[in-house]
Amino acid sequence: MPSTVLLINTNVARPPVSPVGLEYVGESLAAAGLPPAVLDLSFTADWREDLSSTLRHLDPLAIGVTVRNTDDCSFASRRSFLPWIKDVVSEIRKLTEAPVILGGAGFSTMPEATLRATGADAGIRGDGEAAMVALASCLANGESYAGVPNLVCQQNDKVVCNPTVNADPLKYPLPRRRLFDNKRYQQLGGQVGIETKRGCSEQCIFCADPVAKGNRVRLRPPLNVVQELRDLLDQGVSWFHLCDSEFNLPLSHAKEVCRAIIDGGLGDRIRWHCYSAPVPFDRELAGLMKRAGCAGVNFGVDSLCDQQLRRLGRRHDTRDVQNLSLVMKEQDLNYIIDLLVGGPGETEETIRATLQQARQLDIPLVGIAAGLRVYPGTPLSNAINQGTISGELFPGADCAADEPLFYLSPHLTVESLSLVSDLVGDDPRFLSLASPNEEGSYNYADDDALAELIKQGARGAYWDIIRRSRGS
Ligand code: B12
Repeated sequence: MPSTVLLINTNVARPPVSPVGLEYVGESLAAAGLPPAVLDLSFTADWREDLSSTLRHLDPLAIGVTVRNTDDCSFASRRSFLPWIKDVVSEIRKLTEAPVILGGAGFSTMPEATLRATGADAGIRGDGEAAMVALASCLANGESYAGVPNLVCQQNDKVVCNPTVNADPLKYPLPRRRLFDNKRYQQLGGQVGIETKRGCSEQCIFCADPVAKGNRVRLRPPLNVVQELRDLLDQGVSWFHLCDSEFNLPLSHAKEVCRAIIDGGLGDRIRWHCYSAPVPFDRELAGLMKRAGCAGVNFGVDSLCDQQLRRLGRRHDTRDVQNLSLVMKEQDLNYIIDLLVGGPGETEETIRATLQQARQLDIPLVGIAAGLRVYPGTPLSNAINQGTISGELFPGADCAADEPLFYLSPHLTVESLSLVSDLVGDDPRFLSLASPNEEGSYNYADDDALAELIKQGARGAYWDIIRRSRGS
């Protein structure tokens, strides 16, 4: 009876992003007495050959395939990665009869469509640790895995989703981070991912995180985070990107994590970037973050027009962003704000007001994504389905399973979005989620120039590397 699960990282976008989620799943399998085999397609020259030679020597219980991104979430490029995942699944099918199980952040944002588009046997949505151990144990014992929590599978042309159980971080084995070559990810990717918490309880209407990661925030003990950082540091990894939806939620835990890093003597040995909500964010947190090695923050601000923020389900207002800009300036902490243009109610007027405010507040770097990605199960998607929010959908409500869906306010057209580039002009402080490699784009999925800068030694968050390369 086979006893090994083969875990495959399919995220081959450049610069490479470390497969931290797959690594956590693998570590849980190992801790449960089912040590996995891994294949990282990010570092193979000939993936078909590597897949076939791996499976020549292995008769796995199952193949776990990570789907970190279903697409690049850019309205401008609308690039789907699902045809690529489908190719990988088809190639696996030629080589083994073991079931192909999907999972990952992207998979969890749209599990049904992803399963249909790729032809895999099943998937695990949300937390993968306990579910993958349960699934592998069933297979090892010759039992059906149909009852495993978080499982999504096809049954007679219907996709069935088992109830989701969100894992308790206190119960995970302490990650040692030795399954994948994290040092190589730092060399070619500029940073390595690590979580201090999981899930998000905010109610931003467009965001898939509460759906994909759970709407209850589960906190890791700060000392546990420090131990993982230390393990990575021992392997030569010192640049990190936190994988929390929002580092500052809750504020008290963020401060505890910073204090634990400082007390553990790591504050001047590591550098990290993170995502954060604009509130709550105070002077004390900014100071602690800096002392703990934070090199920059990406704030999801979305708009600088208060009515628009209410419509997007945000808790902050323009005044909060003004205070935030003062705190960041005072603490000399580097940051970017992300804006989302085209949400319900957006007009040319609200776009003008937002960009004018960004300039008035002297925000050092502003990233703009135009067009909202629509994920099933989010308040935006539900409202569109119920007809309580109107607007245009691209490519359309009945699009194919592997096509990403976008929303635009009824007051705008694709043509009128050129207003954004007209208003921004050639100001280097503004980036846009255009196609990768376009001047001023911050679409990181296959950005050759960015990958080259990292190869030459640039480190840290991609927006920060791009900022420095533009001299802004
Ligand atoms: C941090 C982050 C980044 C950082 C990464 C830094 C780093 N070094 O890690 C940066 C800023 C670089 C980034 C870039 C991009 N990102 Co990003 N990112 C995230 C974020 C916040 C965390 C991802 C993460 O690592 N989580 C921590 C791990 C532990 O969780 P996980 O991967 O989900 O894994 C768990 C489960 O999914 C499951 N699992 C994982 N793999 C497998 C495999 C199997 C077989 C099983 C059973 C289970 C399983 O188990 C794991 C443990 O429970 C997520 C949003 C979020 N809150 O998750 C977006 C997110 C993944 N990113 C997203 C996108 C779109 C991108 C970009 C394409 C954007 C762009 N156009 O530039 C690029 C892609 C870059 C690349 N090469 O992949 C989207 C993907 C959405 C989708 N539908 O595909 C997300 C979900 C954000 C969103 N809601 O839109 N990102």
